Amino acid sequence: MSQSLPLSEELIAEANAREAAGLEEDYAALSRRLARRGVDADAVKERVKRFTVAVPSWGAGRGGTRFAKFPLAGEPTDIHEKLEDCAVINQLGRSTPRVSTHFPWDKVSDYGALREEAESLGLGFDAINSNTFQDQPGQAHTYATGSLSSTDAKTRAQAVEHNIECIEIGRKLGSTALTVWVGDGTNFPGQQDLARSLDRYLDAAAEVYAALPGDWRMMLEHKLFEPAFYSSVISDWGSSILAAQELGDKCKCLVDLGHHAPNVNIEQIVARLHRFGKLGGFHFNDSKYGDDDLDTGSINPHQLFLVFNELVEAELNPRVGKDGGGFDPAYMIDQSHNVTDPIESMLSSAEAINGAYAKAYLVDREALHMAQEANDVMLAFRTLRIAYDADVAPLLAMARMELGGAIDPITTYRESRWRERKAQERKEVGLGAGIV
Ligand SMILES: [Mn+2]
Repeated sequence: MSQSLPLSEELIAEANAREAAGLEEDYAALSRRLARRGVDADAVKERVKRFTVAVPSWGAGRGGTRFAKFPLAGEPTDIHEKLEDCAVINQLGRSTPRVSTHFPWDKVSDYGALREEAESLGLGFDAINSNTFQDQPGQAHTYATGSLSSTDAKTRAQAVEHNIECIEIGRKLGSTALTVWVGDGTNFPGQQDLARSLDRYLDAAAEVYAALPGDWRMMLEHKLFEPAFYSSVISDWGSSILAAQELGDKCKCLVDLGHHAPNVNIEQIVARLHRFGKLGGFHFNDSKYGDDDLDTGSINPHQLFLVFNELVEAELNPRVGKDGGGFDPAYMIDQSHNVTDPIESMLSSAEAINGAYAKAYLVDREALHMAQEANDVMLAFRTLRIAYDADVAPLLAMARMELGGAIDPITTYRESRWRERKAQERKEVGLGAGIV
């Protein structure tokens, strides 16, 4: 199938021509600097070029808080326009070639045609996200008091059926993973039996698991609170790994950076889940207070680096065999863009993710392991900090340029006047509440 990318290749080439000489100079300086520490910049750059992260279809539109959403002129109104915007992100940034869909939000009548449409834009599909945390028009049974863990058998069956429908859609789109996040939980002490609600969840989740094709995985996404404020059924990585272990080998845990209590050591959770072969995927975003869904790396870039330090450790030294299943996590951005152009936010976030990944590859692992074994605390800490302090921007820009993307993606995006042009073509998005 012939590809037709949304932005003009000439525009990107012209913008890059203005920046290329400066970039060559900065990259050469960085290479010499890294070489003095025994690090080959080109080898790290090749790693970065192979690294990819999926973008969420829902992230292409303006998000909102629980209070309001402020629409943007020219924002996408359906999955087709969202794919177009995701193609812009990938054309400029060259590290986000897959889109993660969400049903029923992205429902269409012909999924084979949608897959071809995505392919023509240079995109594929990542994990399917099911939705049993809100009711849909005409739905027979409400999820107001739970879905997979509902006390009502008919409601549980409906939630199971929706997840199985998501698998069927995913097969047509070429996806190989189902991400299950439920809003199930309680707002009052005593509202539900804390043990029995988990029993019901496990029984229903097992029916979904039984419908998984052989090469698929099911990923359980835990979240501490919201929409339930007293208890959540899959509240933390402990509940998640227990459920995943009970369901079977194809069931893994998915870590969303914003779904933990404040100050929780998420990098340690990454190491733990990998130790037991249960790290299935990661949702990137950032937060100051709770599940803020802010742009990745905007609040705490150091935490992002420490998470990637564990991910790269696992990538280089994967645990296989009885307690492990190798290392092949599904990486996705999961953010709500309330006050920015979503395309710019995802370009910026992808750069932050690539940067943390590159920095984790700058860590002198041999020196780190030796310092750890010798209990040389300061040397171990400094080994990490030296990698974190490096400015890898020229390396990321060089990787992007070599893949055909833009040296300066956001400036080039603005020069394309994409959003202004779309504001003339697309229908207006109404006011209303934000996404949940
Ligand atoms: Mn998430």
